[in-house]
Amino acid sequence: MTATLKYRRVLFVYPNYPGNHYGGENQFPPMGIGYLCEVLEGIGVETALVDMGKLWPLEYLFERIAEFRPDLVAISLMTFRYRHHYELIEAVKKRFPAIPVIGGGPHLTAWKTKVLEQCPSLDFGVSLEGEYPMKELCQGAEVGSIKGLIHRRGSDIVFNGERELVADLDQIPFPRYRSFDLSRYHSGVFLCSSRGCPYHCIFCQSKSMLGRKFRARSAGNIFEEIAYWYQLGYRHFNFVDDNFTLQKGRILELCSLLEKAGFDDLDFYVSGVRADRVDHELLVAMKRAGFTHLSFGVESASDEILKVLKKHETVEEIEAAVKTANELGFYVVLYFIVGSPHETLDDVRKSIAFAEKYASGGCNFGSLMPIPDTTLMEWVTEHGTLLMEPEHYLNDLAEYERVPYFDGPGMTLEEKKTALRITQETKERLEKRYRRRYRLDTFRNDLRGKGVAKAVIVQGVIAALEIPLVARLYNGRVKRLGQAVKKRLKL
Ligand code: B12
Ligand code: SF4
Repeated sequence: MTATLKYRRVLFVYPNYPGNHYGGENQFPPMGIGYLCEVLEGIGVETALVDMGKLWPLEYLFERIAEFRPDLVAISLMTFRYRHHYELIEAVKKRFPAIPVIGGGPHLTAWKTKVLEQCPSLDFGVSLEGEYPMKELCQGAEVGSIKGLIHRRGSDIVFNGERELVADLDQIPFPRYRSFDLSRYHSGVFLCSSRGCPYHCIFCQSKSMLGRKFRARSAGNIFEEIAYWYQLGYRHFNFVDDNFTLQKGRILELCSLLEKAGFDDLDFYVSGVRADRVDHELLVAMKRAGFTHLSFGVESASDEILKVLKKHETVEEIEAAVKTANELGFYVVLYFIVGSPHETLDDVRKSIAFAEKYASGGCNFGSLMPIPDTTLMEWVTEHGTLLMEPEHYLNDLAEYERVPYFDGPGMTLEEKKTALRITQETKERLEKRYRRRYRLDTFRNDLRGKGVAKAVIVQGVIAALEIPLVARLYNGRVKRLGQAVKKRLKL
């Protein structure tokens, strides 16, 4: 099988995103690359990863390339910091001119041929899902025939057209990260149980992620992935879907499979829940199955602003869902946006009051940033209200930088700054409240399940990690040791 391959050794690169909301260093392995490796390994391709989010110097990447001798370098790109990614690609090409470089991920999906125009060292690009284009490329298919692929023909840049989205996600193997050094990451697992989002919120680049069409894995298929990690000792899982509960029946079935399996100590976080897609029955089932943290995108506690954002939800619906989730004992994490068109300081105060009442798991207030290919970007461009060039904030600021990106209508600039300040204070206050409760709950549970000694050790470790100096060390070298100890003691 390997003999027929055009590319036998692929080295993946994941860029660094300093200033990201995870404190600068990547805590979880890049899942998109995990999916690609799984498919490629299935046809006999050898894979390797250099995650620059582990703060490796460029020299380390060069050493790994020289050592692994890939015949294709593949890099995953978000639009954030794209100029820095291009510099990285140029540097690789300069050092290893004979190795072709392919890019994929949200940035290629959003800008397609423009990326190859802006970055002459990129030989290929892939729009949308990468599994099948990568597989066909490595198998030596004629480049003009691979749907989803962008390539160079002489001085032209050719896009072969969008490939149909994978309809049956159960056909794609889940990532096992066999060529990754998992000991360098958090001891939890990211899971993606569905792809795509059918909504049209004006600020969101959903069409430039994995498509508008919602496609879901079956409950049995997700369960298999959880069971695989469970038998390896993993207990903490985080679903990163945009719309985890869009199909209620699927999640009820998953909860029932989990309950039947009788797994101990499971702890599930869900990053993307729409309040109008959960009800009491579903939340009860999720609680019993081991879900503990639910994140809701509230955006605003004002109906007028939700309409502006085209969120297609009402404050009443959102409140009903987060109230029930709190009553059932979930840690409820709420995400808000500050600075929407027409938002006033009073609207912001309503969002703060809402957070105070329901954000038992903490909250975040992001300054609304117009990103390319969104209705919001068209709107600010049309109205000429941008306060700085997108080029600047997309490359040199983090997504959660606390500055206004465009002017009015709604608040004056001064009011926007006040809004950003008071929401940040709220976030910090509620984060502390959450930590206190979390620590107490963990202590109580550990006392019940693991006994006094383990409960005290866990609390000692958590408390120590919150001392700033220790936290810094923990983020680096000491972290792996800590995780090994935790695994060994089954803490
Ligand atoms: C999970 C997630 C994270 C996780 C990363 C987890 C991980 N380690 O994998 C965390 C929370 C750390 C994160 C952080 C950030 N994220 Co994020 N994240 C997501 C989320 C919700 C899901 C991504 C995912 O795993 N999808 C499932 C996999 C299967 O899809 P995928 O990664 O897109 O990969 C597929 C294709 O894109 C393609 N592909 C990907 N890479 C490559 C490479 C090659 C060579 C090829 C051929 C194909 C290819 O093939 C893959 C398989 O089909 C998306 C939203 C979304 N729905 O996509 C946002 C999203 C990707 N994040 C985004 C952003 C902006 C960030 C941050 C920069 C925010 C910040 N300022 O802090 C940081 C970056 C920090 C970092 N270290 O990565 C944006 C990117 C927008 C853009 N156009 O650039 C998105 C789209 C959210 C949004 N709507 O704004 N994120
Ligand atoms: S914000 Fe959420 S619901 Fe709205 S389009 Fe984006 S992913 Fe979909």
